[in-house]
Amino acid sequence: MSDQIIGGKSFTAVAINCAAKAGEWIKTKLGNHTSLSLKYSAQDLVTEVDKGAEMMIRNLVQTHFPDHSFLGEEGVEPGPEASTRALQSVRDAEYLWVVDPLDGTTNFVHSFPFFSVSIALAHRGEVIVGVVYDPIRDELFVAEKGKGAYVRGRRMGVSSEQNLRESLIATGFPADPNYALPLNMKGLQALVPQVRNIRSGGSAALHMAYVAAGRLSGFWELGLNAWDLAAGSLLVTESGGRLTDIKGNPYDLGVRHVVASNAHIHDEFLHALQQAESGN
Ligand code: 2AM
Ligand code: CA
Repeated sequence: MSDQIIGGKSFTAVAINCAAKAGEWIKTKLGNHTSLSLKYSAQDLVTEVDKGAEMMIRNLVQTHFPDHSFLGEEGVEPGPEASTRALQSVRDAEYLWVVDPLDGTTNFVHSFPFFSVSIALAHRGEVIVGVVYDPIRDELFVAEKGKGAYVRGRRMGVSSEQNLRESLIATGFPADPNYALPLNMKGLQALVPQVRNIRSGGSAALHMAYVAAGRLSGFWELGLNAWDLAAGSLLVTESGGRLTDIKGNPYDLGVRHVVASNAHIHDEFLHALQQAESGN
């Protein structure tokens, strides 16, 4: 928070600085990354740019806050069990930075201009700062616990749709073909006829930012990790939205099956997904 200043730099200022620096660098690498490898599955990609951006952010955070803990996607073994273990080992840290250096790697690899840097700071498991940066549009989404959320310096608010029928909803297609993907497909099948339309942009963090900014009425996706969601979670709640897991439990860093909305449609949204047995 901006009044919590250690060593001359506020937490939020450091988060913004990291996101801006990493994002600008990622943009220079668009269309000319040199190494592409698969992680957990053929859909789970990583490049030297993901790793370089994470290193850049980790170094900057450590310079300012050497005692803080750090959880970054590229510092964790691939696969759902490994990410759960990694989170368990740090989730109660006093201060924990939760970082996805490049959310939307598949888009980055294909030069599809929809990806982001996602940086959150949690205090004893509660997110207190969330920053999502879209370097292509130069849009910086920033939230501080209890102080609202802003894009390009303007206060954000969620959209006003009151029901699914008039809602624009986003989702993502999980990389896990055996468990999460079939469940998500059930939800998709059920929702398509009930909503105005569906989008799948390929960056969970940006989808959450768009819910916060009122550009999407809601977003759900299964099988995500803490780094995809932590920053966006605070953007949504500080913009007046609602955020739960797919069963309706409150968000915490361990949530993988997320439902975010403008709050008005949340119960109907959860009900539709539960009717479709999309969360079991
Ligand atoms: P990423 O680009 O950082 O990997 C798209 O549906 C969303 O799913 C993106 O936010 C993407 O993040 C995330 N994603 C991609 N592969 C994943 C995996 N194997 N496990 C969990 N999330 C993944
Ligand atoms: Ca990533």
